[in-house]
Amino acid sequence: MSRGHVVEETLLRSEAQERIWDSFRRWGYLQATLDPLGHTEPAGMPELEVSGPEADAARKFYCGTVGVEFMHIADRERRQWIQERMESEAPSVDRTRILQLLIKGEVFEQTIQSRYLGTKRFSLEGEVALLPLLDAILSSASGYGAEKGMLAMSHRGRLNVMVNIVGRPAAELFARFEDVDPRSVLGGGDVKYHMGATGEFVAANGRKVEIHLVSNPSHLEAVDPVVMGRTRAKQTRRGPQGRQQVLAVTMHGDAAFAGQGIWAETLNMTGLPGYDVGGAVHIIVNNMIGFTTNPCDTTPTRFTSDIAKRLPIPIFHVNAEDFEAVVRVGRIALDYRYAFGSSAVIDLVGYRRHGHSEVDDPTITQPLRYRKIGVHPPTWQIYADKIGVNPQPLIEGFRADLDAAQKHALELEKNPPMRRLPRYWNGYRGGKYDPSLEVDTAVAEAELKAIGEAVTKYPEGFHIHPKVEKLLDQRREMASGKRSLDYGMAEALAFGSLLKGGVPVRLTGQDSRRGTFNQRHDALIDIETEQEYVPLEKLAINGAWLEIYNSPLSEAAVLGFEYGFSRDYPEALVLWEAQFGDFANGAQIIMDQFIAASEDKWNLLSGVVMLLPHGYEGQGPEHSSARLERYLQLAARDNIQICQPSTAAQYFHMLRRQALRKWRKPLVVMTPKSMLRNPAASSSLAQLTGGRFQPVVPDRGDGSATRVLLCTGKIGHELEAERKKRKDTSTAVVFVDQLYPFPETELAAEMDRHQNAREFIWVQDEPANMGALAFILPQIERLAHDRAVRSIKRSPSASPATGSHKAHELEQKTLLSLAFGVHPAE
Ligand SMILES: Cc1ncc(C[n+]2csc(CCOP(=O)(O)OP(=O)(O)O)c2C)c(N)n1
Repeated sequence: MSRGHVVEETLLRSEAQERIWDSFRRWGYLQATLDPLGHTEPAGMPELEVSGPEADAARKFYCGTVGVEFMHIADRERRQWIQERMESEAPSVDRTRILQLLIKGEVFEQTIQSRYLGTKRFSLEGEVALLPLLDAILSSASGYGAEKGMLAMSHRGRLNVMVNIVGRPAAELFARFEDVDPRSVLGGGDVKYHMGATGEFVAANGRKVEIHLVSNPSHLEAVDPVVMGRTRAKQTRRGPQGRQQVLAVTMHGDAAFAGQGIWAETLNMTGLPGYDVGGAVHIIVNNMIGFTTNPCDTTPTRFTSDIAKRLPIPIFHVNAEDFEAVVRVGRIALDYRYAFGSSAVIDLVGYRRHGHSEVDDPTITQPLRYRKIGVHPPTWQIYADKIGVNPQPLIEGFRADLDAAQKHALELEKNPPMRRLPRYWNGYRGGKYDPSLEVDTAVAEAELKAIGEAVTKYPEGFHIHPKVEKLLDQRREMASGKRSLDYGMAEALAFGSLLKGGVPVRLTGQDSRRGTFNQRHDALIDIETEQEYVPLEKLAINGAWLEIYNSPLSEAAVLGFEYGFSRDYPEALVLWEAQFGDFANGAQIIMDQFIAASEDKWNLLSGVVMLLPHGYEGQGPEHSSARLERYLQLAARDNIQICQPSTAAQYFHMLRRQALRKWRKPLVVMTPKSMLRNPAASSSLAQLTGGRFQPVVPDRGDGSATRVLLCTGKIGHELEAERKKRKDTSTAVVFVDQLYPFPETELAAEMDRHQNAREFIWVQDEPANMGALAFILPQIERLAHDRAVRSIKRSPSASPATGSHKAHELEQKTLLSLAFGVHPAE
């Protein structure tokens, strides 16, 4: 039925009839027959208590085994598009293909069950319709030119999807059940139902779609922003056709969909310019239970999908035992994604045949539900009966295939890799730090001047804000060597030089375009028109590009997205900036499960940078500490880098080094706040035209000091100022700008240079139970040999800092006095 036809019909209908249709379009989903077990009653809706031919027709479309929520979408064209698809007869489907997939899915589960009794597999039984659903989505996508499907899912049915959709040979999975190669993953690796997999999906018409099922941790939904970031990166690589060619499909448990905030954050991001992927298809594999928890304890609303209703996107509910309806819904959702570049949600309502895992007995917590499930036939039987096909030959055929695969697995000595890295990772490496990886990061003076010119220029007639104009004037002076460089300019020069060298730069974070501390101003705003102009963009050549976005007010999802982006753009400098460093604790899952551990668990690298403003400046408990201690605790086997650059030049070299070295390691940076413009932390142009990042910044003295203060960050500048004030000539101040990988050689050299030193003192702003203390003291003790080692720090504290500015100043004064061996009372 064409759209014109729908409109014509509408005109012909009386107002009363139209009201009936409107009610069903609006509320029909509440009376749709969605639950295959019949456990959920249709909702009572007075609006739908109508009869007659109009009501019957509308009921048929909206209260069958498909229910759709779409009347919350303000865009009329989109509503009409859905209406048209819903109010037309179901198109034909390939029944044999559906039956084959159902049988493959169930036989796969049963084979594992019989061979590996007592092992967790997180069976898909009760939701095997997921396979024909994915098949429909990916087949349709191939018709739109999709070449790559980025899939994300948790444990449930993952093994099944790996084999039957991603196309990995079953022998690879069996090998992991047999655990044929334990030595290769001593202390590392991951369980089989979290591993990533790359493969090829072959559509019914023979078209192929490369599939990547993204590695994910146990933390439900944490992978969502990661897959979106990866999709965006892959789309960006492909240029204008990217959105057409790369499709994201996410799968969720019903409890997780409703409960996990990171998912709500991700969903919110999908339509934002900085994070858009042209829409994705989100499937709730809704088995109406979460571990032992019933839906009534999962969400206060009728549907677990309700969180998605905050966005103008359609939600299709479908009974997982009407397999042809499932296929139809998959196609509609996919077509919608391609028609409008919008996401769509599919709520696949089924059940879970076994316990949460197969070793769990669900009859203890849901005895009635499981009594029903116990006598409920498997999906293939229901469908084979419906279409009148004898399924036995298919069942026996798939069983024989799996038997052969299992025999093959037993012959394997190693776990075959299930994943292939894309070519753009060639040439990059992870593993242990190796000094031979270092590269030159200095930039010629003429080049810096040219970049300085470019980043301070704006078009004729652009109405610049007077404060910004002044800043640009100062930056011009910095670039010409007339004024020392601050961090903001050092960053602009680092970005500009990378862009000119063909390195793409992407930075997102809260208020990052201006900079929380007014330090960046990469986007200039015309005060008459609010038009924005980004001078740095003009420097991007040789395939480089620049993206700087203000992120939504989320940490977990945005960091996850940028981590994901970095996974598919190793040649770009990808940065996430926290508003204040402590807010990164909202993204701790991404840090723990992906950034710190992904190389260890999955052998996957990332060069993502986290910029975390850190510094004890009397701003209270929450704006002082970026929790350096947490990152240090996560550091092992050179998995991440942790730096606190003490000057603008150090920041410049550190950023360039991160992009230009072939070593891809996440970089956690404690960035300055008050030090941003402090002359003590500023640098000369010469420090950019020569030198490199120094993991340890030596004391400027001749090495004759008798006491050596070791520190990192702002306190070092305060110690230097205090030393000057006290006219002290016997104390050295050494900055440790790189805490991890621990710069043993450099620190040992600096400590050994101070032959007269009687004691080495670690000084930090943070309380004794925070900061670098616990990490670094044993290292310093080791390097000091028999010389004394002490530390000066705030007393242990439950919160990072005092709420009183005056108390802070008193404490700071005490720290500085103690560092110079003077008790404040003296
Ligand atoms: C963030 C998080 N919290 C708790 C768990 C433990 N857990 C694993 S599966 C599960 C139930 C998930 O239910 P649902 O989302 O409905 O998916 P299902 O297992 O039913 O497919 C729970 C609580 C987890 N993995 N991640």
